[in-house]
Amino acid sequence: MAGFAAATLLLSACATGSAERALRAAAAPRSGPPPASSKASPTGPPASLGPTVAAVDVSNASGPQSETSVAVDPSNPRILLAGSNNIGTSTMRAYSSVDGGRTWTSRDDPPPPSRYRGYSSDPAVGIDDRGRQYFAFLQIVQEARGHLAYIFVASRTGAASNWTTPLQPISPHGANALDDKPTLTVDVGASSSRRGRVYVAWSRFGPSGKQLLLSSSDDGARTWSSPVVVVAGPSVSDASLAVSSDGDLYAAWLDRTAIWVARSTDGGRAFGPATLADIRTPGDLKCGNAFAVSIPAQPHRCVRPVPTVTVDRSTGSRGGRVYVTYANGGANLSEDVFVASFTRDLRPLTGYPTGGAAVQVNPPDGPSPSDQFLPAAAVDPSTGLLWVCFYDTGTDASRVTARFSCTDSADGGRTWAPVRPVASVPSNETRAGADTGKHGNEYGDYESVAAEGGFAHPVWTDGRSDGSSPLREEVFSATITAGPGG
Ligand SMILES: [Ca+2]
Ligand SMILES: [Ca+2]
Repeated sequence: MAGFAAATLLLSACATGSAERALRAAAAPRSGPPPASSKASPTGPPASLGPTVAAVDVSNASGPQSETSVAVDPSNPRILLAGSNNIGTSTMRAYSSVDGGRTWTSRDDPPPPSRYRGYSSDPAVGIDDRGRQYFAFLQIVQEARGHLAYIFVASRTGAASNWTTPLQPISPHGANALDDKPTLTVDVGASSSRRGRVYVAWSRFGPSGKQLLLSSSDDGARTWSSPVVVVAGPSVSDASLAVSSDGDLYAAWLDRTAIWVARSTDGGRAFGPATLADIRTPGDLKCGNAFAVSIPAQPHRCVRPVPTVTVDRSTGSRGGRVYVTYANGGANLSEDVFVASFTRDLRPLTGYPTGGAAVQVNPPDGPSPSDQFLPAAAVDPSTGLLWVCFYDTGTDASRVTARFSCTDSADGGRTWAPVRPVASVPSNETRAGADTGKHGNEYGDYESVAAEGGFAHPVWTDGRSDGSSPLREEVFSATITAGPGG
């Protein structure tokens, strides 16, 4: 949940004109090729190893936006949906592209729930195999005794349609509970008997302590199942979900000591035993709750490992493989990014659970420590290529500025292509007041990447405009192809 008070309403109404026109004419073929580019084709190697679409300003909205989520339409890789916080306003911000990430519309969407006035946070988006789009968010309602928080899931039939936000949250509760941080995934498995099912998991603080809850919908987010408890514990958080091609559901999460993953083979009614992905570095007392780590690039809000679970839905030799990517303290005590891989039934293949060393995604830092943090991951279902993107302080000896960067692995996470910046310039989120709401909440808690058809679409919080433009903090994206060796 964003740690800010509802502030001045900063209405923003900027949409890219060319993207608007493209959206109105959204008649892209369902099986059409990925984005046209002079430098890349879906069947041949790219002429350039740089971004196929260089860093694009997606949000074009006044005030700060942060914390991103992105999804690609499984039936049409030209169609992308992304979302972010929209700090200081009463709504989220939704971004739509129908040309593979070259142009985007940007709107104050989905509409806030009419009976739960307040402000929104924590986006999580998805698209099903019929093109229906989903946007989960946290709705915070200020009341005299404090605030309440509920999970809502808005939906629309496609990129050209309006969003509908239901009247009720997916799991109504009383004043003795507080929901936080939803994550969303859709079963688009080619051989799944539950294809089309939408899953949402989130944290709830309530009379039973803290729990990760899971609910699902089989009717396009109109009705939701009663939530089941995936795991309970005093510090469980940061859930991530993924579904295999045959409909197995995986959940990863964090607690105070470790990163975990579990599988459900019955559509989310029950989960098998929690499987360890790694022990986490202890938190930092500077962060208030010893649950996160303060780094020079994000000193106040701090960073957590933000695990992502992904499943290879390709028909390749690693189809069904499960990956958990996360940040953790490295050998020099800076942040690094790691991966553990598992068979479909969660037997460990690589990484810490095998009894060996954790597999590091970013190369060793060299003589000067640098931080790699807030990682996101995706497996391209057309190739089985594993993508991981994260902020990297790179060569900044002060470890203050960072560029969102990506790498990819073609061998199941054993070896990685060189880390390539996708942000064309570094961001600095340590300005005075950077965590006060006026400038945002530093980078926030998470970023995102989606991959399909040979292209990856990282979407991140970018601070380049803050201090020089009323746009302040922005959301950016790029479209890239595999790196050398990836
Ligand atoms: Ca490092
Ligand atoms: Ca902005």
